[in-house]
Amino acid sequence: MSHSYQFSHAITRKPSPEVVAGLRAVDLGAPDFALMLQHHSDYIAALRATGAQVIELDALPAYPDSVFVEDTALCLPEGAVIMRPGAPSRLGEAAEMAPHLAQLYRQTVQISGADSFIEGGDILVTGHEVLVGRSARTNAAGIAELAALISPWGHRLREVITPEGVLHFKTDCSLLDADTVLATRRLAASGCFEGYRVIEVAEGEEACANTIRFNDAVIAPAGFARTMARLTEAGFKVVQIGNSECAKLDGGMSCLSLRFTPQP
Ligand code: CIR
Repeated sequence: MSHSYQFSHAITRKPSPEVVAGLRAVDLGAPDFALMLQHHSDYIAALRATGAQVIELDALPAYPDSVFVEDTALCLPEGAVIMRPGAPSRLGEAAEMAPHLAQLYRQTVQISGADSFIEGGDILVTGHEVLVGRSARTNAAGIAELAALISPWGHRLREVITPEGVLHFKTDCSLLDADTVLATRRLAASGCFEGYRVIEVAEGEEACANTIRFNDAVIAPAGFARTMARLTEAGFKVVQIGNSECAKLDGGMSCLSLRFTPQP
């Protein structure tokens, strides 16, 4: 089903200067804010070049990680589900996103259990199902709530495992078309993509597993030539965007937008 990669809309949020205080697993130095802004505007231009409408939200200095909007919601054609991020410093970001999605969708629902945690980065919507990786940010209660919310919309959820020490499920994979994924070898080896065609990222290029298929383009981080050659050879149109600064905060291409086509 093309709803998993054909989109009329995207939402992004401008980084605030506070982004330099964003969460990170390993400190690789402070991101260069000016360069991040440049990369962010290149990213938005790449989304727009596919014909989509991109809604750019204002920066939220109270939430250093708020540029990574993907973690705040799951957007399906039938409605949007507002997440409950597992990182305490990010919990309030979801409520900031909710009114924007309420303007675009007929239905928005939310993960609400006090013990439920789930972040969009752990969710991969393919042409056939919704894969959700349990992780340090996404727990069983959050996954169960999501399954119950999207089942009436006809979506089947399958729980998978985000590899130990990896931030999100999609840190290690991306959808390329309804039944093709790009994945690291460690994730592919877990067996979670049985039935899909898997293109593995080149050894040493694990940091480029997080791309987005957005309309006719695969938008990927710059600097991973061997994997990009594999994608081009497989027939995908690749657009490369600098990601050096967001990468210092464990962020990639998918984190920077919500992508969707709301049903009328
Ligand atoms: C965080 O640790 O929450 C942010 N620094 C990075 C979030 C990346 N989001 C994503 O992969 N969906």
